[in-house]
Amino acid sequence: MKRVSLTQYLVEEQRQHQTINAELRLLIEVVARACKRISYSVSKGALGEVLGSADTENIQGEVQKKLDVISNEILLEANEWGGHLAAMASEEMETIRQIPSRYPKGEFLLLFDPLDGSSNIDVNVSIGTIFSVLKAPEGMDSPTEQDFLQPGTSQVAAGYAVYGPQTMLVLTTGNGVHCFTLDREQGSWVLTQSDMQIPPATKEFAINMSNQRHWHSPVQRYVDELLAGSTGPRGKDFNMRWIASMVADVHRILTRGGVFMYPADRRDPSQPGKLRLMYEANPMAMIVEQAGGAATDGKGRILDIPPTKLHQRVPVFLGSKEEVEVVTGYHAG
Ligand code: AHM
Ligand code: MG
Repeated sequence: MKRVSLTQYLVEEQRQHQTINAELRLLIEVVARACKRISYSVSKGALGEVLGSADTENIQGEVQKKLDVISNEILLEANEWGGHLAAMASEEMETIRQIPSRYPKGEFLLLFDPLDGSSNIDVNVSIGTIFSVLKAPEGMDSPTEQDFLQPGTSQVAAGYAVYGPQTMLVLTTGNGVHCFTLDREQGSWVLTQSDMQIPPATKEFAINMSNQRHWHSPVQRYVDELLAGSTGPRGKDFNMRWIASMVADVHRILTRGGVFMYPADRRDPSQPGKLRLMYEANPMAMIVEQAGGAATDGKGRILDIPPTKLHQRVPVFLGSKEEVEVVTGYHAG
């Protein structure tokens, strides 16, 4: 098998397809390198004394794990000096992070969830990093939070790393979705799947069923029909999977299809759903659409949502097109 490294892939994207420029190429390489470091930290577990709580809370009021804090620091430190960024934002930080004045600034904005699936860290279940890249407004030297509030359609790149039995990086720059596997001996990312495609039909769904009593009626109806199986209105049996790490659930869907849901529910109308638009839903929606799937908030395309807040939450329905269309249709009806 001819091995294509991430570096080779990116150089070709820049030269032949001109989908990225040199600065974006550097940005992606730096993020990938940071993910490699996070992967090594994650895999050390108790031996690296990285498990457990950091005894701090993030802006969402969630207790941070040590690895949440470590991963955030790794991404900040890796990205601040390269000259490719105008500013950064993270799930773990209340407001945006400017590039220190001693370093040059670049044209891009980087957003990330440094370690998604925090509840799975200490139990050795797959977790991951999610990132989204936007362009800073022209000539903007010190971006504000407002400058980050661009719809998902403005993303120039998005990706995630999943730290599972294998460490993988899944990337799109708007020219399909490609998967790289970390070769730990060589320390390099190797292209292992080009042009990932989500099958349009599926018999598998993912939702946290323990919230069922709180759901709104369109989601109740949709999931009831899936559970009714071959003798119900859908006429086929469905299987359920819930890893509670969005990266791992989305990765399964990219690999073999499925529909992932984190709906809004009746509990707290001020928090529509759990997942955050800017660094969870938008990058995953771009990846899923680039792989031929669909991603909505129940009403419309996630990528079209005009953001109002950096840490805004949205309902998420994504994956195999036919199922996303059914559940979205139930919201309209
Ligand atoms: P996190 O960013 O605090 O880890 O929360 C996001 C995670 C997603 O990865 C996952 O899909 C969801 O929360 C799981 O939620 P639940 O705890 O309801 O199963
Ligand atoms: Mg998260």
